[in-house]
Amino acid sequence: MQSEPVTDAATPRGHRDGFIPFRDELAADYRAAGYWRGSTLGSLLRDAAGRRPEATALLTDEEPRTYRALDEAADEMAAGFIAQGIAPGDRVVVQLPNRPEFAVVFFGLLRAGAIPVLCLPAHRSAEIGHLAALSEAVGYVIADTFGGFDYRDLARTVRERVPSLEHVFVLGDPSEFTALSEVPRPARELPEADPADIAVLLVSGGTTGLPKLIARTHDDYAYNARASAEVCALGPEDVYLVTLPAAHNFPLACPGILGTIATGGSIAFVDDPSPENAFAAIERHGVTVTAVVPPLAQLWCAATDWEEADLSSLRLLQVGGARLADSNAAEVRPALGAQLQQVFGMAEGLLNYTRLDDPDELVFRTQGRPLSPHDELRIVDENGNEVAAGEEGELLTRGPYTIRGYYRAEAHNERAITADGYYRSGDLVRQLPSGHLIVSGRVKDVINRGGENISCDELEDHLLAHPAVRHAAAVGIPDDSLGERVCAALVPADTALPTLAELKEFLLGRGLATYKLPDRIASLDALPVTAVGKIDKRKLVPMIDQ
Ligand code: OOB
Repeated sequence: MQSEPVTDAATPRGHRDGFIPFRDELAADYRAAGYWRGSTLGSLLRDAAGRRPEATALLTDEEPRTYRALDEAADEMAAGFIAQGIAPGDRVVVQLPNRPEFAVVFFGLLRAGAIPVLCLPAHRSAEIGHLAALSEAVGYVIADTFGGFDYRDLARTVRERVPSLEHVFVLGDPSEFTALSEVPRPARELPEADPADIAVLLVSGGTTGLPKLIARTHDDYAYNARASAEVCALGPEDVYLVTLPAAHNFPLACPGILGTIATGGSIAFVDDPSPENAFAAIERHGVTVTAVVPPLAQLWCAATDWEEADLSSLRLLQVGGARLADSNAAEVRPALGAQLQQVFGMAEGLLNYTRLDDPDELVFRTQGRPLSPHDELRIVDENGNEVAAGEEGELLTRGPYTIRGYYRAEAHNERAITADGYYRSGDLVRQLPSGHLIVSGRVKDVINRGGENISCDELEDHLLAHPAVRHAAAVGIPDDSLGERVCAALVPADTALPTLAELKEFLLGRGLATYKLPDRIASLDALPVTAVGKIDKRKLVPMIDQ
């Protein structure tokens, strides 16, 4: 596995070091077309607060928070971060559960000029340590505990590994760290960010090797959110429920939190997406729109048989992150009473949406069409030649909100980006004459477990570290509810293989996120190989009993 070199902390790099900007001539087009408006993500909130200060921004279990209150809280939080020593351009890892404080921390960092590195609550020391080191983060924002896990222990481990990490802010009981609520917030001038500069660093789901960082600029990400809000016809009356982890691109900006703020709607959070909990939130807050992954959509549909909550406010259910089966697509409206929108997106940029006025045929059978008139798509064969219209091929794309390269990943970018700046998605698609795409498979070595992408070679590296494992291959095994499950195909060394429980324990000990753990082990005498000696996964999958 190829990993990018991480510099030692003695020579910290500037935040733009390793950032690949848009090409000047295309950037000029995107500005001329009005996509990039030269304003920052922080100003989305400022503008909304200016227009309707008394409108509700955040719906919580306690008092709702107005736009004025959220805007002020973000300024105060920014002042607090600066007073603590966070400087413009500094990277700060954010790993919070879905709580309203996410919004305050996120906008607070932006307004301090800092760059949030948005990690998922499920990430553990292997991922956080790598991402903090790669970004040379100086700060880390966590909750004390969530889902039975103590993030302060994780902070201790990561700090040992990443010397740049000076500040740890904790939502809740801080232990030896700094309580977010105790950060003094002396009023002060706040820095102005450059709209063409990096606003956030997202974590990639779908690439090979260690997780990559994706730098999104203010200009491109604000466009991403605004244009998505338009496609979903979001307005001030909408109530968006953050059901998926807030740090993920889908609930953050597609249209999610940012798109809702751009259009003056209200936002509610759930940190437990179970039907019981999420349905209660939908009823209580009058939620109109939310985004889920296919297994959750299926579960919610089934749950209407036994849950009694009133879901009549819900007008739009966005489903994406993994392929939704056509049969499940048809169940959404009868079960939940909401219109379905399929979303095929990626943190790297390109978003495809079925439109609100598309016929059922397209909404049920396709994963949508590109968001922007300036999204350029190429569908190519193994040799990089465009396939005939309607044929299957790998999707390559560039456009006004798609990255030109991963952050600080020079070697990887040579493969991930073509010479003329197209991002290779690794997804296999077919395009209909209407422009809609059908996702039919993938060429990248990634398992998509119900919308969570797992890099096979990252997992294989961890499997091979087990003393009883001689050879290892991670493969996806078809699964009715998750789409795929993770199977570790293992060839034993001289001793017996561990049981599944023992293997999971071993991988957790190595600090791997829980969603990447194998669902099963297949023990084999040898792994099939291709002519050049690489593991032949196509031959391997049928060799595993299913
Ligand atoms: C979303 O973003 P990521 O970055 O976690 O994962 C992207 C990858 C895609 O390249 C594709 O392999 C897969 O996830 N994917 C889908 C899909 N949506 C994403 N595969 C089939 N059907 C779909 N509808 O997952 C994401 C980002 C923004 C909006 C929605 C999803």
